[in-house]
Amino acid sequence: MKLIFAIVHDEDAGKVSEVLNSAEYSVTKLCSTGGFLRSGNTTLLIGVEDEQVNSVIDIIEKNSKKRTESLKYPIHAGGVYIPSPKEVEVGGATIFVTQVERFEKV
Ligand code: 2BA
Repeated sequence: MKLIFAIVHDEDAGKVSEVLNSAEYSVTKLCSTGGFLRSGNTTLLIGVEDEQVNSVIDIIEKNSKKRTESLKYPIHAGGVYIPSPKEVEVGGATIFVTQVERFEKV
């Protein structure tokens, strides 16, 4: 069994989890924050059998978009913070697949 962690944009999270649910995959949604942009994203936890991993990744990929987001780096100058915009590409999704040692529902 595998546990998939998928970090997706907040705007994609609803659609991704809806499509996964309709394909009968169970999903847990966690609110998370990107360390670089310091803005909210969503981490999905999906526990599946090994042979289902590719199908889950396929659904996530098809329902996650790439976006350009703007980061405001605060620059400290003479006691005043001056924002300096910087653009970064975010997503589609960042996915980790890990081995599950034991899975119980008690
Ligand atoms: P953030 O950390 O807010 O990063 C947002 C986007 O900023 C990243 O998009 C990337 O394009 C850029 N970025 C991140 N760190 C950077 C850095 N040190 N220098 C320059 N640009 C940087 P994505 O790569 O698509 O990542 C989207 C979100 O997925 C990340 O949000 C983070 O929450 C998560 N993530 C990505 N890679 C990860 C990793 N290796 N481990 C844990 N979380 C990761």
